[in-house]
Amino acid sequence: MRKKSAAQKTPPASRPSAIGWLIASVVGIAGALAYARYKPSLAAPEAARANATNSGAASASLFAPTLPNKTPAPTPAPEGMVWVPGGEFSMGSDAASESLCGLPGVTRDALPIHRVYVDSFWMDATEVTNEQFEKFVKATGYVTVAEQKPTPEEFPTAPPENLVAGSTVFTPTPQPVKLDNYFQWWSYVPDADWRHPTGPASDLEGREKYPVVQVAYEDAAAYAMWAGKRLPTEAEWECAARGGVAGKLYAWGDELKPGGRFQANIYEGRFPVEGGDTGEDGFKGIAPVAQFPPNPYGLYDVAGNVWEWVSDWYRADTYARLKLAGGVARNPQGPDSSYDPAEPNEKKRVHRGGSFLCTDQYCTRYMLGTRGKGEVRTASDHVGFRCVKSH
Ligand SMILES: [Ca+2]
Repeated sequence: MRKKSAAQKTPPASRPSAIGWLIASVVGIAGALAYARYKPSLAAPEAARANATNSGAASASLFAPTLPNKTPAPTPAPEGMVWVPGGEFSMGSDAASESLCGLPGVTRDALPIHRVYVDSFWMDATEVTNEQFEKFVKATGYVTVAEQKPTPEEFPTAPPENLVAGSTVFTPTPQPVKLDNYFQWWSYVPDADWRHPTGPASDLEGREKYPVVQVAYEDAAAYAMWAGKRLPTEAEWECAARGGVAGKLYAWGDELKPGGRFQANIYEGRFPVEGGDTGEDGFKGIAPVAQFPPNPYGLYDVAGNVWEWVSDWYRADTYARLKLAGGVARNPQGPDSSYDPAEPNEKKRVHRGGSFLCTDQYCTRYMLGTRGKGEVRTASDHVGFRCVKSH
């Protein structure tokens, strides 16, 4: 069973507000989803990158070649894991212009491009699946955050009737809406949890190979520890996702649809309207793992499907600090604490990879090098994780 620490019961500074438990929870999602204001001028990612380049903000030349470590993989590989040689690479995204995902300043968190070195490691080829997570729960009796009834200690201003276990679920809107308020398409759903990803009427029947979702950061970390693994650092995650190739826009190259074929499960169609997801990439909503070709290291779904928790605290200025420090950042572990200017009182860890809800209309953070973030106790139906292992 998970041991609740005193710290976990201490409410974040922003939570004992008059808006109550439900709203407080959803506010936490703001960061979890890394979404913000919509700008009508939002362009396709290629155009965004061109704009960033034209404005002098960045250029592809800032990416120096990747220098993978030469050490061969020890054998045999742990089951389900692939070798990531690590090495030195350029980290960040020059596509993170102001036109992506809104808030001025905040979306430049993937700049500047800076040089990083990471040791080699093993990484799960896919996101952790429901059947894998079930083994962990059966073996340990672990109870996830979403399954726990919120306590008055954690949410002292919430009406008692609102203190019900549950989690946040993407809820398409009946009609098209302005993309300026995510409250319109995210709901707190009682009894939504990893076994019931979109609420009590949903289950995992036939979804054994889907990535587990509705897991908060501590749930992911607990699984990793049980499995004898750990969550990747943000630098390890990006090194792995880039697959040894420098400065590409996507995990598969610079073209969104090479040969007219989608390479990841994202969202096509009118967002976030009921029935708006056309599933042109083959999937409406979440998909089983490994439905698209892997990257050069053999990693599946490093773009799209579900966001992935990594171990670093989120700060918008992490990269600026590393760049200022100069040289090559060696095995960076992230900052000592969290700070998101958009929600300064929320404690957030980094999310990577984007999800099945990423769309060119709104948020294109399935692109390599871009960053997401999530309040650590907030789960949702488009955030999961994968693990790594040192050797
Ligand atoms: Ca899709």
